[in-house]
Amino acid sequence: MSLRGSYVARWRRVISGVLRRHWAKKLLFWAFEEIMKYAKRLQTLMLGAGLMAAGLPTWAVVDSQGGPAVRELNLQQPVTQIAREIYSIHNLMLFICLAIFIAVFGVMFYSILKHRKSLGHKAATFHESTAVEIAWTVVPFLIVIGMALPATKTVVAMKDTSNADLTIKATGMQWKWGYDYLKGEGEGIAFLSNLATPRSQVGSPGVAPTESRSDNYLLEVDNPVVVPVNKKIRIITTANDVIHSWTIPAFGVKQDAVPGFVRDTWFKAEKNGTYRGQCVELCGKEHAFMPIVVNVVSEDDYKKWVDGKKKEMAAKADDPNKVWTVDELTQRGEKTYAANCAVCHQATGKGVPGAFPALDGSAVVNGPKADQMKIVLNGKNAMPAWKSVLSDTDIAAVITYTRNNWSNKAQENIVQPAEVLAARK
Ligand code: HEC
Ligand SMILES: [Cu+2]
Repeated sequence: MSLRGSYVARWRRVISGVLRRHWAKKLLFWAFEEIMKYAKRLQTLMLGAGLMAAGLPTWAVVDSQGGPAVRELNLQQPVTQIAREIYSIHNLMLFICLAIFIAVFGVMFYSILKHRKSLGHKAATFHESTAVEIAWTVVPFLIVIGMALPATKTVVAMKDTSNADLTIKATGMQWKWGYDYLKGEGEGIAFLSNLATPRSQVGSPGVAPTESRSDNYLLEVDNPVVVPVNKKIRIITTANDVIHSWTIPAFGVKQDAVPGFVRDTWFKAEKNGTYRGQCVELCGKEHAFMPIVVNVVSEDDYKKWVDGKKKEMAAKADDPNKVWTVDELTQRGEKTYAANCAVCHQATGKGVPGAFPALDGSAVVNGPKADQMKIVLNGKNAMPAWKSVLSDTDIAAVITYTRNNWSNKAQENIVQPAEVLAARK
């Protein structure tokens, strides 16, 4: 008797010992033999169920335009082709796993239950079965190939950043994002994108927030990225200090931003809206405080935004030779400090003992200005370099501010933008 034959016979005996009802017996025999004989057909069935599930439209998802929704159960609603493919592959894999789970556990529990010792079942004592070994090698191999094919197709498409309409560089910094529009309409636009959620909503360890939290708590920024709808946007990522990562789940985009390296990714959003993400590479104390917001707008609105932004930048571009007063610089420096320095050195200037030195009473801040310009421009250990992030005027302003604020009364109490420009060399 063939091996399979002997198995079928044994199962038959066990089952008939258990089942007394004729129709149930018949049904079970039929199902069991069908399964044994047509394992391959079952395989196809499982794949089919998975494919069907994968084809499930996204109607199953509550409209979550813009980011995570309250009580959302699934991935965010995709708004790009790639995100849709990721969504279907995710479903496909899940259903393949589910089918395997049900099949394996079904057989297992059935065997445990019906072959128990108390029913008088005797263990089989055979060794080595070529048929079984081939089956359990070939079947998983086919499953893996079946899963890898659609996944590879999508991964290859994700990596194809050619022929972009617009190229934007995203630079991760502790703890904000910098954006430079490198190529395409809007070329030359550059700005920093900071968390917009006020600290009073956040609180701190042991200190409760004094303001209730908004809907987009920790997912809102002062300057969002703006892009036109239905255009291929290439995002180049890099970082200034440590590894960060740029993601917008609704676009199916996630790319590490590595200092000293340039990586890229792309998306083509098909729907206007505001889409939100966060830095997704643990990058230090304020990792949770550097969100990413992308506004997808119509082409017309994008043109308007570019015009406005260019005017705004022209107005902001300062004459580096202008001579400022201490008050002017201090006023401007206060803002620069709050946006860029307070995360580490604190608004009080007291720093964080053991991590970030106090600027209030610091020998550097109260000493010769050349030393302070050097450290602010070029950085030192964990202190970031600001020369490529802030303008001469902003650096002059923030230095002047720290020299005249808190208990500081530096002898050299003012630094002009022209001096910063000279110190860059
Ligand atoms: C990521 C955290 C961080 C940020 C943001 C930051 N600093 Fe620092 N800063 C440091 C650290 C750490 C040091 C100590 C560096 C060392 O000596 O190793 C430091 C040192 C300094 C010093 C020297 C102080 C002394 O007494 O040695 C000055 C001045 C200073 N920072 C100014 C600034 C200014 C101005 C800004 C904003 C434009 C700023 N820092 C932003 C972390 C930061
Ligand atoms: Cu980060």
